[in-house]
Amino acid sequence: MPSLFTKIVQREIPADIVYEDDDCLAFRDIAPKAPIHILVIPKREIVSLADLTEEDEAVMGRCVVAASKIAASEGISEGGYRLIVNCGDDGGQEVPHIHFHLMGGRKLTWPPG
Ligand code: DGP
Repeated sequence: MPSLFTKIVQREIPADIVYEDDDCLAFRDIAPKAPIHILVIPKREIVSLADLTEEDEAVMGRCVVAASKIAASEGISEGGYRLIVNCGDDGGQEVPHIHFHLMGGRKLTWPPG
């Protein structure tokens, strides 16, 4: 059964896509918690940080670099932003397809709840 985010990759579910390359996709979060709230995902289905192996190093690195480029194109590089990965129940992960939350456009508080 494909994950929700795989269905977005496959265009079975619509999303506001802001970036795509061979390995990564980025789209706006459906319930934004900041003026800019974009999810950056590997197209390949990896469940969570807890499932990463050495094979995933390249694609995860590409996603981070993509997030940096997207932040620049969204105009939040100068002001600053946050890149977050929730992992598992205690980490608040709801969608079992690893994703980076790119959040910015306002002063973010620390620590997260
Ligand atoms: P997390 O709790 O870390 O698993 O974050 C999942 C995020 O995914 C959450 O901020 C809301 C977002 N989300 C859930 N369903 C959809 C969807 O169908 N489309 C989009 N664009 N975002 C979604």
